[in-house]
Amino acid sequence: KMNVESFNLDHTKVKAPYVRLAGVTVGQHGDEITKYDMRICQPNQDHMAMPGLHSLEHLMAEMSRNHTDKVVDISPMGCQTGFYWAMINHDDYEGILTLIEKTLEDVLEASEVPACNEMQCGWAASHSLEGAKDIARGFLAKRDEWAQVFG
Ligand code: HCS
Repeated sequence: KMNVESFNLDHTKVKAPYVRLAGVTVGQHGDEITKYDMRICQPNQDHMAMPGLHSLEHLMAEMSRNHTDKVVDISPMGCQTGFYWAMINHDDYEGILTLIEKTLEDVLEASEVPACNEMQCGWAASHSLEGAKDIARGFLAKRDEWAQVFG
């Protein structure tokens, strides 16, 4: 039995880029954590280079929270093909698409990567603002495909 949701996803059947609801966890008081799979690169065909991925993580971490207080965490997948967005009490698929769109538009306007220094980051040398913007630009260019998960 496979308890990890992603291990049950057939990665040969998905068609990046997309945004997918990957799970809902309900706490004992009824609060809900919704987890979204923001898939940027086609699995096993492409992946993000670490410096751009890392800077995009920092940029989205900060800029998404300027739009909402519902972000729990935005973290990269180890396969470097996308990010997970964990949200609290935000069961609104169209809303997450709009939030991602606004956040990435902010990324394109950024003049520096937040917190890329040795006090605030665990690998401060591994960053690329231009790499992050290239990823954001490419994902935004396919906005009309985000809601289609399978090919
Ligand atoms: N992924 C974290 C930021 C780590 S630098 C977050 O809070 O979204």
